[in-house]
This record gives sequence, C-alpha cells and structure tokens, in this order.
Amino acid sequence: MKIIDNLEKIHTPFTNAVITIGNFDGVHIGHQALFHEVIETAETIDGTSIAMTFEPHPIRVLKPNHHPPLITLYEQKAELIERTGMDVLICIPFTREFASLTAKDFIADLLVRRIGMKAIVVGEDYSFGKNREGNIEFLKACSPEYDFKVIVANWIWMNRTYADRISSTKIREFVTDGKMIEAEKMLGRHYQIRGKVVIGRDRGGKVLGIPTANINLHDELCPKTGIYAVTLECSGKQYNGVANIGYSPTFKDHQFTVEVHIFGFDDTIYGEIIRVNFIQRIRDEKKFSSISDLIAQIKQDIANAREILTT
Ligand code: RBF
Ligand code: MG
Repeated sequence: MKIIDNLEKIHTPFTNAVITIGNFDGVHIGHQALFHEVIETAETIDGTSIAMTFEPHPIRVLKPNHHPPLITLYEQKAELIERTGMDVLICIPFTREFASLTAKDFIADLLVRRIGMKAIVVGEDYSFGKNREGNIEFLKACSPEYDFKVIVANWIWMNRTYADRISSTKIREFVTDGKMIEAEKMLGRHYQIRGKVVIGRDRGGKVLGIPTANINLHDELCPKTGIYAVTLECSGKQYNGVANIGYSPTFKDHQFTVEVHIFGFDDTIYGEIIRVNFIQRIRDEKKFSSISDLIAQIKQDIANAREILTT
C-alpha cells in the first residue's frame, strides 16, 4: 500500500480512482466492509482503491478540549488498512484551513482534479466539508458534472444478540466498560493497545515475586480498570499474560498503571514498544488486607488467564 501524507506529492491523478473517506477509528468491520466495496469496485474498472483519512483526528483540531481517546492511533490504523488490501492511503494533515474547504471545492479540486475520482463509496450517514454541507444527496447532485459514481454501502449490523449498529462510538463504550468480547466482535480482532515499557515501582518482582512490564499509554483508549487475560507481541514474539489496569489499592501510592505479567518471560525490556491484545476481563481490582492474600489472588488470576487463553 502506498501512503501519501502530503497532497503536493500527487502530481498526476490516479487511474480510475475509487475512494472512501473517513476517520476510520478502529478500522472495525463496518469500515472493513467499505474497503472491500472499494476494492471490488476498483477491480471492475481496473482502477486504484484509495482510502482517505485525516491526521490528527478532526475532532482534536476542531474541538481541542473535547478529546475522545482513540481506538487506533495513526500507525495501527495505517497497518490495518494496509491489511485489507487497499492500494493507496491518503492521509490529509487536518487543519482549520482544510476544514473550511467547501464541499464543492473538496469534490472538484481535490477528489476529482487532483486524485482522479471515478467512484466514491460512502456509508449511509456520510457527510463532509465545511459545516458538513456535503452529504450523499450533494455527492449525487455533483456526480454527472464531474463524472463519478456514488456507491452507498449498507450499514453493517451485528446479529440479534448485538442489535446495535457497528460504530467506533459503540466500540469505545465496550472498551471503557471492559466488554472486550463485544468489542472484538465489532472490531473483527482483539482490542489492542501499544505502549512503551517504562520503569515501574520495582515492587512486582521484589515484593510479590510476580514481575510486570509497566506500559506507558499515549492517546489510546484504555480499557476499564481490572484484571484481563491478554496476549502480547514483544521483540517480534508472541506471549500470553495477565494484565492489571488500575491503582493497586492494596498499596498507598494510588498511582494509575497498566502492567502485564508475561508468562514464561523474565527479560528486562525497558524502552521497547509492546502490543497488548485484550482477550477477556477477569475481575475488578481489589484492596487486599495482606500482601499474601494479594499474591494468592494474582496466582489464581494467572491460572484463570491460562485457562481462558488455551480454550
Ligand atoms: N493490586 C491490588 O492492589 N489489587 C489487585 O486486585 C491487584 N490485582 C493484580 C492482578 C494481577 C494479575 C497483577 C499482575 C497485578 C495486580 N495488582 C493488584 C497490582 C500489584 O499490586 C502490582 O503489580 C504490584 O504492586 C507492583 O506494582
Ligand atoms: Mg512492574
């Protein structure tokens, strides 16, 4: 997949460009369906499949105080889009100036003239441009003049058990509630966080005999506090483990941490970026009256996580 992060770098339009545009936070199965529609349409006209997204997320620019944590940061989003098989990812540096483009200029100057759009695939509630004046009706009204097709993809709904429409908002709610299995169904994969391993309180190994890698999260959405069965990728290898997110209420420092006890691993990995996949929430964090009770519980958590991860 070719990644273009500067529109000036597009010197000639793409061949028969088929485009979908969005923030695609999470690259969930609804987004994936849009990408597949784009790829199929592009195949019928020997065209180029293109995803267009924005960085930073427009809400961060337009409402700087309103700061929803993201399901996928840009790097992971680009990786996931690449995996769907798209030819090109255009990442527009989002600014207030860009936001003030009218829908008409966006279509005529950017999509049609510069990119060479022959078809656009949109979800049912798609809108764009200054004041969101561009919508499906508007796209359809412009299409004869600029000679492109508008393809409206149907919404994807979960089965009867999950009667809700798939959306990034819904996934954020699931993750915030610790409902990792529900989140997984809408994402089409496990919820993952990435972060750098930092020096912790040096207590897990020394005091409890259960060492943990402490992870520094950036802007990513953090699951609800509690204990989770996880898998992780570090130094190019896969491991199983158990994660604790929270304040370790048994101790007095009341410091928020995300930490993982990695099974069969006792290297020092400070500074490495690790990826943690959340499989299932096991329990709430608790305040224990003695360290030995805490240790016994953590051993039980490890056994439970092993059980979850092998079945
Ligand atoms: N600390 C608590 O105070 N209460 C808990 O319920 C708790 N559960 C944990 C479960 C696991 C699997 C792990 C790895 C840690 C847990 N901790 C808990 C955090 C523990 O106190 C922490 O790892 C050490 O204090 C080192 O910082
Ligand atoms: Mg630690």
